[in-house]
Amino acid sequence: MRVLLLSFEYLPVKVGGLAEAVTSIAEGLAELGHEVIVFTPDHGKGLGEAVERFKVIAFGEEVEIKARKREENGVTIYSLAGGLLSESDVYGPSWEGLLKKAVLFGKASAGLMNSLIEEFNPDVVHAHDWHTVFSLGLLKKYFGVRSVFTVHRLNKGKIPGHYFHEANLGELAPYPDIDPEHTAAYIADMVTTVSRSYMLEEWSFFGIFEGKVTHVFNGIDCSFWNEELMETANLPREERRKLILERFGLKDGKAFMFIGRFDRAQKGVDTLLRAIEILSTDPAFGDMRFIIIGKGDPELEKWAKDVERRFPENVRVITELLPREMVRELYGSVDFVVIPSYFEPFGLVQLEAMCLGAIPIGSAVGGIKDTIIDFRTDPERGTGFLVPPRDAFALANTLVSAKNLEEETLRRLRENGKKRARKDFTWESACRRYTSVYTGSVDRAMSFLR
Ligand code: NHF
Repeated sequence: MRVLLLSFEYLPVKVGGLAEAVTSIAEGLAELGHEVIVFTPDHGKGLGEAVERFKVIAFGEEVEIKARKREENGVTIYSLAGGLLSESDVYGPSWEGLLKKAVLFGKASAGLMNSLIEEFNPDVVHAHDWHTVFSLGLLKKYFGVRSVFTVHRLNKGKIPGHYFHEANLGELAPYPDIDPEHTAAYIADMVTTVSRSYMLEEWSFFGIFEGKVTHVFNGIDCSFWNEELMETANLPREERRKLILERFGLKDGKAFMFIGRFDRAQKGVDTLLRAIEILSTDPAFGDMRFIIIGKGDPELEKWAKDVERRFPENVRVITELLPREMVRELYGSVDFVVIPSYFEPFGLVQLEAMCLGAIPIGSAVGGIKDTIIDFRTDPERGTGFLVPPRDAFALANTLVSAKNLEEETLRRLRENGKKRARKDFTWESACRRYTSVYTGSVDRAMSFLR
């Protein structure tokens, strides 16, 4: 099939998990033999060779659009430059700037398709997240292509309807304020999201589109997240742990790690800090070590640093971005990785950890719930632990139970996790399922089916 992907992020442009996901989908589809083209804003990167130039009228001005083309791993990427599309802040500048950028991306996508249509007439347009709504709308309006809209994370925002009028899509904006995710899902032939549990948790949104909704799990590429590539690959795991803890000035003990944004809305570092405070009076705390990596909300950084100051023998907080190779050393050396998110459409950390034999302890939400098999409910197949979100006491209890597991059980959990990450969550199976979504031969979510 000929597939056109639309996305605001495509590697090397990366803000969050979207870039990895869309790039892996594009390359995976190409590997299955599909012809894959990507349209993405240039974001000031200037990647590839300028192949097309044309002008569009947007917000009362003529903007000169330059389309740059490059080939990477079997995928053809067109990055669209000019006006706000060359702005380096991917989701900016400012909210209004982002909306204007999204409209300009829509018009530029339609203009580019107009030049390419004779040589590349897509069978399907696959749009990712709401920023591509104008692009999806215009491609559908002018070229009538079958379309798929994938939600990587709901934003639940509203935008003034006049942006749709400015995009020449006034017919999609009968109200003053429009939810662009709703509009994209409404016009698409199929709507997908990245895990089954996230779809069910957000059924108040996805249920509106029942009949054309399904999930496609993301994958994980364990080729980088691989123990054999570690500096300490030849050492037994306990030795690696000793070394890594020493590097952070800690004595040996059971090692737990958190990595992620410090925010109050999603990643749950506040619940972990609270759980550590609860644990600090428990005798088990003596041989527990916590490595907490991330940055963001200054108040949470302050709280984390305060916890480190109060428990210097147990806690280290790193508020700088670590190189991926260093993160790999950590995953391959610690015993457990804690993912206390409040929601997670799919989530990568638990699977990166599993690739490297760190046992995940995660909230029972979204993709975390779908990827971790709880040891307490399935001791044979278990890969980690699931805990209710926002419950610091439950988390503290689980951290202690995990710490007390016998070596033999830990070994089985690690092996199960490695197998599950490598076999059950490959990008190849994700791309096979997307192919079925494109042709319509895929199971749908049905609210009456149990
Ligand atoms: O993994 C890619 C990513 C997800 O859970 C993640 C998220 C954004 O929040 O699909 O998108």
